[in-house]
Amino acid sequence: MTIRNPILRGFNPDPSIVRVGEDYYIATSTFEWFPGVQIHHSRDLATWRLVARPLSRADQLDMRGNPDSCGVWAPDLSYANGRFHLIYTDVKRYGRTTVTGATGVSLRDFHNYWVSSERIDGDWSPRVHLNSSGFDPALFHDDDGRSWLLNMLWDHRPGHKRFAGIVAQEMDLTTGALLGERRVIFDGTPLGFTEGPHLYKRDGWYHLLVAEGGTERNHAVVMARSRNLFGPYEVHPDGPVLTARGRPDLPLQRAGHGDLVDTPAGETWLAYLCGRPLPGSDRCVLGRETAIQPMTWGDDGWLRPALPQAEGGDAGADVSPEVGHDDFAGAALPAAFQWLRTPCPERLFSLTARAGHLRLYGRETIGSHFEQALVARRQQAFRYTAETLVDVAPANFQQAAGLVCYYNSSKFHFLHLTADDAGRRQLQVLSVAPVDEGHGTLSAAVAVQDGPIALRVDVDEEELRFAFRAEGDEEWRWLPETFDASILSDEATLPGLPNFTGTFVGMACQDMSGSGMPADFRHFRYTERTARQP
Ligand code: 6LW
Repeated sequence: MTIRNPILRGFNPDPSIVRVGEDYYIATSTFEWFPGVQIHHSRDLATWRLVARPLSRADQLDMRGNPDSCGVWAPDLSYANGRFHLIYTDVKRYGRTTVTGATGVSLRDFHNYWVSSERIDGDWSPRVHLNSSGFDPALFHDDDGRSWLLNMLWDHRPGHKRFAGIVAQEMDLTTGALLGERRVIFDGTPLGFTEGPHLYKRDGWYHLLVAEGGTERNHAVVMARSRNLFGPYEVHPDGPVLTARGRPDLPLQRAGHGDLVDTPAGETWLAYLCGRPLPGSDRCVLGRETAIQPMTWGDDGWLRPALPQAEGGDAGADVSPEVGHDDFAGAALPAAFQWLRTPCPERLFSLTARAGHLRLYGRETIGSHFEQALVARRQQAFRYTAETLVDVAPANFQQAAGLVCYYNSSKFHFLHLTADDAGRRQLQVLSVAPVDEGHGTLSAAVAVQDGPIALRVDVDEEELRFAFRAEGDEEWRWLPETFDASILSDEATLPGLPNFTGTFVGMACQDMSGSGMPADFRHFRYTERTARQP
């Protein structure tokens, strides 16, 4: 079976794939976005549906205070003893690698946790802390019934290799207790940045899959094998199993961080992360995504891609533009939407306070690392239109609500209703770009009448334009400015900071006066396009 387009639409990065019978599941990273982890389901590896966001309670995840692009990194999903097992990292501190570099101290905080559930869409257990020695934890269930926790080892010491190899330690799969000593089983190759370990047993060999080269353009999937779980591991004779390093012509860049799954028919497939830069740019506004492709085992016992990567499907083209039209009629947030960091969303929004509306309560400022009322969904195409209808009555300049294109606290464009010093309502755009160190600009104010206002954004690759109209009006009134959509990308950043989430579009409300101003949103329409609007 070949997949016309290896890109799995709407997926986040760092895929962990598992098959249970005829069912495939992929878990991916969600970083500071809540609920944590997203799990998709398929029965054919081609069509997928979001079926669970498992970390939804405070006894599983609380990311208030987490820096941007920290939070949930690289979950690992496995199945053993009749239960699904999910382990994940909650990254609490990242720091700026340019400050530390190879000679400085690089202090980071990673906590690895375990939850489990009988059903993929069941009620996952409270978390159990496993260790904090590094990120990208993964479980390996050996055929002798023992289970092993792998993760990359972080070495903070000046002059030491920060990515200090892959460690393994036995884990009791009923209590989560770690048994015996942790042992470094693989030091990595000269590509460095050894992370994302997954281990498989096949024909008496332990096959270790890791990500190396760092998640930018040198990223790679690397394999090694050993007759002994603890090594020594012999690295694949061809070098990286899959990579786009040195191949800027490939539609899928940054290929790395993969996981393998076998089909009932004995085929082997690799799910891996990748990035699709904007045409003519090096900027990935869609962040890192997940792709999948068939692999083949050679007579020499080594795994290789079954398709040359350049022919991995027309990866650059969006197979089917998505149209998401959500009214807020139900008591649950539509599945595509998330909020930031907090396990207490009732402080940020309500779907019952006003029938048929999503009510946001103005809390901290947009970009706060604690409680910001921002509900949004991933941008999944280079061209899209999003619109909402908001009913809000700001009393002063400290209150604002509207439509936002958001990457993180240092890069967003926020079209919002606020009030001038005389309390008259007006529309403005607050734009913050990473080069401004987060200070940003405020566009000229446009006076608007009272009552519900429709807000709209059209994004066409690097161009972003806002419009508005009063409820019932036909004509959109376009603001004169064209904003830069390409700053909402992994690559537009101050040096040394993590940029892992991709771009979101949604609704936000802030109230610096502290009165929790309500803003009622009647619907949110996200329509992808393959061409510019006429
Ligand atoms: C993830 C690591 C990586 O934990 O990026 O590209 C980190 N690889 O394996 C966050 O996605």
